[in-house]
Amino acid sequence: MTKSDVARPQIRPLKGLLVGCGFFARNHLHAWSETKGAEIAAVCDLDVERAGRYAEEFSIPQWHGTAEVLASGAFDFVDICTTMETHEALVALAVRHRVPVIVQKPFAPDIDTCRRIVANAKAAGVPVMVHENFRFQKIFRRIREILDSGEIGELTFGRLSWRNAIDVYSNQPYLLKTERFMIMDVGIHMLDLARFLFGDANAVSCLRQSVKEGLAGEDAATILLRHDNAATSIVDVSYASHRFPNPFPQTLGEIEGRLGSIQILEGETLLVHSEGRQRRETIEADGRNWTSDPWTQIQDSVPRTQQHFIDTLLSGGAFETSAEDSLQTYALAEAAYRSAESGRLVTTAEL
Ligand code: NAD
Ligand code: 89V
Repeated sequence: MTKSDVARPQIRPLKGLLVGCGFFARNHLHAWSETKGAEIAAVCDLDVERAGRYAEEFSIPQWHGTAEVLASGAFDFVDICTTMETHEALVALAVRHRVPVIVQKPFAPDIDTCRRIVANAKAAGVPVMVHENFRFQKIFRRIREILDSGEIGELTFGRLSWRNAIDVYSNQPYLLKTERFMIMDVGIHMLDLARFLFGDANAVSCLRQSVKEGLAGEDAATILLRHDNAATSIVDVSYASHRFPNPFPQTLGEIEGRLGSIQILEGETLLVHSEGRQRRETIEADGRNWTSDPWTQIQDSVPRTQQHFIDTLLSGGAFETSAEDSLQTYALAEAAYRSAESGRLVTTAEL
C-alpha cells in the first residue's frame, strides 16, 4: 500500500475521532494530548453517556453514540479502541469514508478476517495501522539497537516470557468469555516482538492451557517458532503464574547470537554478554502525570505508538505495524491455535 499519495503538508493538527471509551481508552486520550500534530476532536461509544463523561474529563468538544459520524468528513483519522470482534465493521466504516485508521490489537479474531480487512482497505487505498505498542517500549527499542550494532553477532535463539497472575479480569471482564484468549491478548504482543527482534517466522508449534477455572479460553500458552533466518525462539505467556513480587507488566527473556547474548531481567534491566565480559543497562520507561505503576511501562509506549502513526501518516511512509505487515504476526497466532488443536507443527504457508 503506497502512502506517497496521502503525504500531506502540516497546516493544522490532524483531527481524530476516538471510538470506544472503555478501560484502555483513557491511556489513548492522555497520550493523544501529548502527540504532536494531532488532536482528538470527538469521542464515541455505544454507551453515549460514557462518551459524554470521557469528553468532559478530557475537554473534548464533541461526543457521539455511533461511529457513523465518520461520514461527516470532519476527521483526518480514527482511533479504534474497542474489542477485536468489532474491528472488521468499524475499519470498513472508516475505509468507506476514506478515513485513515489506527486500530487496537488484537487486529481481528482470525487470519481470514484480518485478510478481508487488509484487502478492503488496500482496494480503497486507505492507510491502516495496528496499535501494537509493546515493540515501542523503550527497552525493546534499545535491544533492537544492540542487535543492529552486531555486538552479539548473528542471532541463533530467543525467548520472550510474559508470566504473572494479575487480576486482568476486573478491568477486562470480556476476557473471561473469550475463546481465543491469552494468545490473542498477550501472545500477540510477544509474537510481534519476536518478529521485530528475531525476524519473520514460518512455522509454529504450540500448547495451550486453561489453568483458571471457568474460562472459555486459554490463560497460558507455550509457543515454539522457526524463523526464516534459521533462529529458534520460544514465546511463553501466562496469567496464572504466581510470583511475589508480581513482575507485571514486564517481558523477560534471553537472546543469543554467535558472539554473545542479552538477558532481559526484571527492573527493565539488560545484561549484555560479549567479548568475554558482561555489561548491565537499565532502561526505565518514562513516567508522566497520568501514568502509574505497575502500568507505566505499557502506558509509556502508547504516546510513542501514536506519534509513529501520525508522523508516518504525514510523511506518507510505511507504518512499522501496518495492517498488511501485521498479517504475518496474525498468521503466527493462527498457526499457534491450529498447532494446539492438531498437536503438530504448523507452517504459515499452509494457512
Ligand atoms: P472495553 O470493553 O473496556 O472498552 C471498549 C468500549 O468500546 C466499550 O465502552 C464499548 O461500549 C465500546 N464499543 C464497542 N463497540 C463499539 C462500537 N461499534 N462503536 C462505539 N463504541 C463501541 O475494552 P478495553 O479493555 O478498553 O480494550 C479495548 C481494546 O484495547 C481491546 O482490543 C484490548 O485487547 C486492547 N488493549 C490493549 C492494551 C495495550 O495496548 N497494551 C491494553 C489493554 C487493552
Ligand atoms: O496489553 C494488553 O493487551 C492487556 C494487558 C493487560 C497485557 O495490558 O491485555
